[in-house]
Amino acid sequence: MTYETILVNITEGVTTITLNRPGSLNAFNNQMIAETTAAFKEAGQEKGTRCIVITGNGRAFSSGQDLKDVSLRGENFSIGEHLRHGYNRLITQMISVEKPIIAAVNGVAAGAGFGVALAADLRIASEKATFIQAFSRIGLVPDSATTWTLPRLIGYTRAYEISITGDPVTAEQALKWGMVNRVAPAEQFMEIVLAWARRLAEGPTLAYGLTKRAMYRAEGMGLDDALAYEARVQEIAARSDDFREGVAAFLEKRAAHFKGR
Ligand code: LHQ
Repeated sequence: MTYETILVNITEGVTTITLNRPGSLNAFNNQMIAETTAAFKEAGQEKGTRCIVITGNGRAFSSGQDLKDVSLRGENFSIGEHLRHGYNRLITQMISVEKPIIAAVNGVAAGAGFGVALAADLRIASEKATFIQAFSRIGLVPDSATTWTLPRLIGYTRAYEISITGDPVTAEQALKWGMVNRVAPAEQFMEIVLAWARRLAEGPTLAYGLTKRAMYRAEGMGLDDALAYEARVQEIAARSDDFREGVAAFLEKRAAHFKGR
């Protein structure tokens, strides 16, 4: 599929989706929401893709909803419908892709842009990145799943404070709070991101996908159900070529060559 608001690159098992509206700091208009959702779906189905990176072109990751676009919609514009048909689909698409998604947060991530970063499985921030729950700055409540993702990651107290103040969180603070996995220097940022993504893409990615599924499911389960679900997904992983290869490599004292199946 060809896209106009995003760039998609597939190399060495890694699909990189780059939000590409740098003039507005990669603000999401309807087209970019739809195209990003479609690109995640495609990357999920693409057999050669074993890890997905999402990043932004220029100095920002994403400034969230395109506010110029919203201001042109007039009084009858339903934000609820906009969320249901737009961001909610994008976020659920990201969570249902059974492959690791890395958000490479190259600069500011605000509002729905912050939400997209939080819906990824792993986050690496440039030392120049900031995270802003910008919703309250314009009189809105958090959306794009940030009422769900943010408290899970950093706890309610911090999540609520940054959501009502709209104060920016630096990359350093985000690392201390466990909101990002890593912080990297701006100069070598994409190099470091892609080295990490390639390492993941060479791993037992079927198991990585099942791990994602099981951990999200376990959120809504008690211990007994989580144990039962682990047994189900482990059955699937244990029937894979990767499991056979992993055990053989261990016994033969060599590096494993995983294929993600
Ligand atoms: C923008 C934007 C932007 C358009 C920068 N839109 N042009 C869901 C449902 C429906 C409605 C509402 O929202 C939502 C979810 C949400 O995402 S709500 C949150 C929406 N986002 C924001 O409120 C953030 C707005 N942007 C900012 O506060 C600042 O731009 C940040 C802090 C991100 C960056 O500040 P600076 O580095 O100082 O850059 P800047 O403000 O000078 O922006 C550069 C350009 O980008 C500028 O255009 P211009 O033509 O003057 O150079 C901005 O107008 C444009 N831009 N964000 N969201």
